[in-house]
Amino acid sequence: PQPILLADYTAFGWLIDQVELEFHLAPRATRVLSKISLRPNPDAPAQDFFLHGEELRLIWAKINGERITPEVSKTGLTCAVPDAPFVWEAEVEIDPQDNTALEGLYMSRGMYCTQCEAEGFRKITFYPDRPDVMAPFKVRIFGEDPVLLSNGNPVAQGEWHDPWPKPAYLFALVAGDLRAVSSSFTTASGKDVELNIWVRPGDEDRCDYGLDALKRSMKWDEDVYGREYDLDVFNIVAVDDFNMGAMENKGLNIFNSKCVLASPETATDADFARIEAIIAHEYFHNWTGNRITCRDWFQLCLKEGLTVFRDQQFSGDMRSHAVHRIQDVLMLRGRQFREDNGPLAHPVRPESYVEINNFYTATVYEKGAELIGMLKRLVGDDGYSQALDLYFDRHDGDAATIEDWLKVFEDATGRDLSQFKRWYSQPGTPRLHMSEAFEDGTYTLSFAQDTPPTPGQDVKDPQVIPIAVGLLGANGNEVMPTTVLEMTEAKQSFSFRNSVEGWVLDGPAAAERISGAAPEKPTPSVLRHFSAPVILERDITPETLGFLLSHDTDPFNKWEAGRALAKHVLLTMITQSTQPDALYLDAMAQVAADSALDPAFRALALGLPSQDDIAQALFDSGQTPDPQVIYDAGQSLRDALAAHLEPALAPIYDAMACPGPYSPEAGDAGKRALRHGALGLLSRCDGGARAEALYQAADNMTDQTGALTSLLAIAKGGDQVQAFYDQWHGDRLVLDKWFGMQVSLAKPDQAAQVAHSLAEHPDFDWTNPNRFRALIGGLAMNTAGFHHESGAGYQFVADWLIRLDSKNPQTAARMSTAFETWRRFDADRQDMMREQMQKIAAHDKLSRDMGEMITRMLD
Ligand code: DPP
Ligand code: ZN
Repeated sequence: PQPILLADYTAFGWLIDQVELEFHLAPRATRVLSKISLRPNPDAPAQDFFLHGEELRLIWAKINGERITPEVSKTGLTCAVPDAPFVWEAEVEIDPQDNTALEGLYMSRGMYCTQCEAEGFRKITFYPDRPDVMAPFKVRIFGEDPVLLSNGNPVAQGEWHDPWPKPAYLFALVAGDLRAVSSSFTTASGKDVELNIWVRPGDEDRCDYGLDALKRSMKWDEDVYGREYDLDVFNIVAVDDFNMGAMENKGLNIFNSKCVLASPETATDADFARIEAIIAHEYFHNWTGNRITCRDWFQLCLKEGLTVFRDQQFSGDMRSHAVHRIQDVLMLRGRQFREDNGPLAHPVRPESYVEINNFYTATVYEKGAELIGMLKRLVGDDGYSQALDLYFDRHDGDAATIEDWLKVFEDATGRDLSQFKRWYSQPGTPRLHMSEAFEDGTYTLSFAQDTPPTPGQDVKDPQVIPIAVGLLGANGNEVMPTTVLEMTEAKQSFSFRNSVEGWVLDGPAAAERISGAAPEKPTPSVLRHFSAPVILERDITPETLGFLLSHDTDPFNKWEAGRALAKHVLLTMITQSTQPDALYLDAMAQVAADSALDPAFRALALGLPSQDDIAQALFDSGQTPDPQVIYDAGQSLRDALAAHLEPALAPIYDAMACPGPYSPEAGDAGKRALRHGALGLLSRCDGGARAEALYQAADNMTDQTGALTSLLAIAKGGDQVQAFYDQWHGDRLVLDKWFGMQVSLAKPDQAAQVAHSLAEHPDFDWTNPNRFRALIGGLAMNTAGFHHESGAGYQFVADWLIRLDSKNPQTAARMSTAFETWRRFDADRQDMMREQMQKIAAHDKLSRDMGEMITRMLD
């Protein structure tokens, strides 16, 4: 298939004043009538009239009331149209029951629902299905279900008007036997908004947290961004079969039930936190995505990067900024760096695609959010606020571009952002090499940046990198608070001197140098708060890392020092077959027992780098990672940590118990995180006795899964696995956890076998994306199991991807990224992975989605 190019953008030749849709629902034969008022777009080049349409049976079409016979192809239709305003009408028939791709109008366990982003509306009716065509919609739904929902405000049963012009990808319809859990919110200007979460009967008791998170999101967007909600009602629907996490359809958000339903008994602390973040994310899209949308899909990061950034700010405000920053960076490194350093690397704003669904990536979302964070750091908080106000003012109602976005920052702050723009067009993770010098009382940090070649782009220009630096004195006191260095050149040095105001960045404006005794060399804390999405490379001793872990005032870098130390220890164990370093073990003992630190922080500090991280680090240093060796090193390090920390861990385990009823709030969740971290290590000493007791006593899902994962990690827990199934086999979301835990925690040589047997289980409904991801994704996440030398993991995943690809290309293609790291490994593994990818590419119903992914990975 021909790629679509950013450079080829042209505006649609018509503007749409009104869309009217009528749905006559039936599972196998839904009729859709459309009436669209169009007029020529004076700003568009001359073009043939073309409407997208796929898998539609056209019954009739009319222009200005006259029957016409358009020319219909597999992708849409064309016909002659008047050179004046006109009304297009059509009736089509579609088959929601047969729609297993879960794109367009489909059925999920008897309920009708839609997913139109990115290009699903063309499976509902003929339409210019592109984000820059915005129009108000009126919808009437006829069907037997008691609840009939669409976007906007309700007018009558099954009738909805959405006054806000929107692109077709934000259209939504839901029909089913649903119950609402309701509340209301009064906006800053005094407007009452009805809030509903719609669920299947029986799920009503799992909506409170989502509703509460929604109200907090609405308030936060008013307080922090000055954005009010703009309809009379805000509906959320929980759907069991859904390709993504959730979708921000105007006034009718549709959620994967996993991302909205929660009760203490069925959801973990991590689930609650994710639900809060996703509710916020989709709500925030109302302004960043819906009121201001994207001109074309190349601009996807305009709404996603910004909205992720906003939901990260929100989660930080609701919980802990330090802990959230660490979690966000873990996710960025785990998913985005992996992508950015492999065959699927692409710019935050891609310039070409075959299938846009393949570009809902960590790069567009997470790196996109990092770019907003860097912009904010560069222009300052006030500059950021002014720029955002201007953005909303200037572009409300627009389908905008990254150029528009950067222009508001330039106009609001007077800054030239032409170099910054490279971050949007240059893929790859920049390497930032750092060295220090100390001479005549002047301390100098020198940096060199370079970004490795990525597919289709060998040479990179220097990017502007905000480097947040603090300096510590020999006694551990901070002698220079966080100062942002702006690196713009390929190589650049920054000098600091000791002044009457302490250490300062040298320059004409710097305070006067202290005369007298020469100062001692400070210790730098670099890239505080992870101020840029780069890989920092420097020579640093374990002692200095230990020093920073003890003394750094920046919580992110304090954690980072511990993480770097753990990485150093693991790499040394792997490459030099050494025992775990005592310095690391002692440092961890200190952190674990430091009651001045937030328990959530301590829990994160005790974690080890992922096996994938270590594989990448070995590969970067020119070695061939062996997944089994990496796994074994992690196991020995955990054993050593457990033995060394045992005396400290037992009291922590007891002290971190949360008395009273379960609450998902951050304080208790942090205690449980530390408690379960301690339990994981203690289980290596007590044979699982505490974990068994916790499982027995657990009255919430966090404790239940915490106990079970500790047992599975030491190859125990058979009885608990059975008990868990007996208790939860009727609950789809909890059962996903049951599948996922067993596979992702299986020993490397057993993982594929465990996955095989679970795939035969009667509850393995593989057409449900959550269930498929739990099992097949669980194996892909079991790094050493997936990469086991037998090749059984590769084969299992490939066989299932082939099977899913013919039903649900979007989810199958997204999961093919399991293979994206194939070039890191030894020749045998490379051959096996290549062979499996070729097998996928050769299957007879290969989708465009999967075809593009495999081609990019193999090229
Ligand atoms: N539903 C996805 C998201 O919110 C795509 N827009 O990010
Ligand atoms: Zn989004």
